[in-house]
Amino acid sequence: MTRSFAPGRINLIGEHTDYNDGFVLPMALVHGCTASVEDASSGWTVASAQTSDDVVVEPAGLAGRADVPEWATYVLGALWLLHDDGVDVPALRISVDSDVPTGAGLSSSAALVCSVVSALDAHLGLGLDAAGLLELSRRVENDAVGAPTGGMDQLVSLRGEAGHALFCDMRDLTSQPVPFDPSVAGLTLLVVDTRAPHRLVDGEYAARRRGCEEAARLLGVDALRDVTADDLDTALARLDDEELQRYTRHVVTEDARVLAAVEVLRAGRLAELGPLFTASHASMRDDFRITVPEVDAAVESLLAAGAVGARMTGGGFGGCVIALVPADAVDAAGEAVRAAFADAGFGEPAVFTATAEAGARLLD
Ligand code: GAF
Repeated sequence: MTRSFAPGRINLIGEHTDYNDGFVLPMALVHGCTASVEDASSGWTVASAQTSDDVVVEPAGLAGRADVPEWATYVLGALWLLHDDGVDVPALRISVDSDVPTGAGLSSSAALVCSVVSALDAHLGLGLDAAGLLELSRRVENDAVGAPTGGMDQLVSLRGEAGHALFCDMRDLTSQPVPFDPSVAGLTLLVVDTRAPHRLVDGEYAARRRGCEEAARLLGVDALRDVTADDLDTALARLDDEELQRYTRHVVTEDARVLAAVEVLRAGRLAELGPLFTASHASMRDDFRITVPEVDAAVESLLAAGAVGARMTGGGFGGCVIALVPADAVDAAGEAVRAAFADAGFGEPAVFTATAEAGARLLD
């Protein structure tokens, strides 16, 4: 049996920039998924500790894939694609067990896919290098599951480093660890899972992506990454559509905020990350329009309780808010959010702290 663990992630800053060939700064979480792969006598079986029914299919490629529950496509997707790539995949049983909260914007799906892909790579002796592991993991999500996501989540799940955020250039898919330990500045990274029901996530995500690609096309660039902050006003003047102007402003200013965040972290000026978080949130709320009342309320109450910065993390329309909070104000900040949610009639949020952890690894 071969076992591999891959983590979920928090994105510190750089939202919806990945599919614009831009910059992101995520970190891996302690929460993750363990995938165990073992030889079997026939077929491909997948089992999840989070559901009771095993899924059993006959070996096939994408075109001949069986109709299975969505969670199982994140596991079987790798097998379907390997089959199409000409790999002679034997009969296997794959078991997965995850503690990443689902629907919270913490990339439970990347943890699942990357744990399976790394375990398969080792079990089948595929010999994939870092680029190959990332490519197969992304294809599972984009081609097998059909989610038009941008690759950040798989990249950090595979390559995260303990005590570091990962500065990623999503054009050439290079990544550099950047020290991230808020405790040295007397700060704590607080996470509020708003548990807001995700609304319209898939359609709205795809619409944002299409809008960004259309703006890039109209501006005559390969991707919005190619519009610099200095060019922004000129670019906006060339777009007639107000929605495309807002999307462009978000992506261009967000890329600039990622670069600024990397600079302050490298200089050890951690508290200066706070205003960048808060500006990123305002851009997601006002320009990209991917926040919901629960996440805006969480950000506001965390800031009022003394956070040096707060923002939604992940794809949007619900999920988690992160904040940098002075260590001695963590309990009060959590209480402030709970009280604000109770006053607003929202469900109770889950509040926890997070540290930057290592990416995917083989176990035993
Ligand atoms: C989701 C996607 F999967 C990522 O690729 C990224 O676009 C993110 O939303 C937004 O930054 O997590």
